Amino acid sequence: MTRVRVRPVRARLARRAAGPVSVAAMLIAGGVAVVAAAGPAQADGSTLQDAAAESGRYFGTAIAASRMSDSQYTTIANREFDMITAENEMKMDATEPSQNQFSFSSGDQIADWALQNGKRVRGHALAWHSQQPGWMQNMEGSSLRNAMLNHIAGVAGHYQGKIYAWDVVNEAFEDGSSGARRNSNLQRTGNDWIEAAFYAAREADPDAKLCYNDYNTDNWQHAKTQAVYNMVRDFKSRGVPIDCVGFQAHFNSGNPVPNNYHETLQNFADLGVDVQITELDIAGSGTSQAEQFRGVTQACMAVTRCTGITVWGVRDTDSWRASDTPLLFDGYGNKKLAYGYVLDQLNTADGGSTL
Ligand code: 9MR
Repeated sequence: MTRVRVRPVRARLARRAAGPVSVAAMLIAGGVAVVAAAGPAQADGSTLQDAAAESGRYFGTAIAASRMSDSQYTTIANREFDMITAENEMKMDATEPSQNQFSFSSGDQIADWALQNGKRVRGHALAWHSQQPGWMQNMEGSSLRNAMLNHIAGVAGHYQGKIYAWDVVNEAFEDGSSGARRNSNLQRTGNDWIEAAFYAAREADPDAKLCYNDYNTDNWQHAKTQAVYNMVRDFKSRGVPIDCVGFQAHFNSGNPVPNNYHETLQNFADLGVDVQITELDIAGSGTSQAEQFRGVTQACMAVTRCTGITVWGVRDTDSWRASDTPLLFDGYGNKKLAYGYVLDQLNTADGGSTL
């Protein structure tokens, strides 16, 4: 389906800078530009990033430094995506392999490539129970708390001014029905470890948006979703500097896209935070997979403060779950059916959601 809209570049750029506004408001505000620019009619976005930008959103991917010598990989990444997450290279083990000796070469490689190509960067992740460097894994108590704060200062400080949003704390809640905090060494430093991490990140990079990021937080009925929601509500009420919540969105047959996804995203947004889909992948193939991708895209577009979607890799073969074929490009770099469904949904003006 080809839809053609009169959308001068100048109006689109202004809209992009100002963030999401209604289509009607954009047309009114852009009215003068329409006449003055009198440019050719502009078709819908033909790449994920261009289509997402039409509603002021981004479309991102995770990048692995080890794959950046593959020109098919970087060509697709450069063409389709405008927000880049380092898949592993900014994590605690990668950036501080020995205590207080920081290593940024792989993370810098990704961030520099993104910035040089006019893209933005999501930072991932400052504090996490997993992928801790060996020296940290056996630490406890105040020495661990101090090491975490020092790590955040070092890493967020190094990237200061270059990061759109940091996943400050990743996966701090248990799965299952308890709604409890995950029993990690970081949690055992005291229940205030998460807010301490957010304060440290704000100090190190005052301009980055600061996110809490987790998985299995998609279904509004689930205890884990409620527990994260209650934490964010508490943080907002006490002025803890949190700006956004990341929904990893790793879906498969055992964990399908819930039919209340839009409700979940909207309820979090109503707390006064941005919401972002940060690690999207959906196991499957064909129409079923494509429809689920469309549903997730639709749910995000229906929430004003859902500022963008990131898929967790470029081609199926790049995925951490390659055998699930969970991404938008096949192993040869071809666009899958799901790609077309996502692109069409991004190009749908009203973004209305049934989820
Ligand atoms: O995709 C990442 C994979 O290459 C790593 O081996 C793995 C190690 O934990 O981490 C993967 O990324 C994870 C992300 O950082 C946080 N959410 C879950 C992702 C998949 O495990």
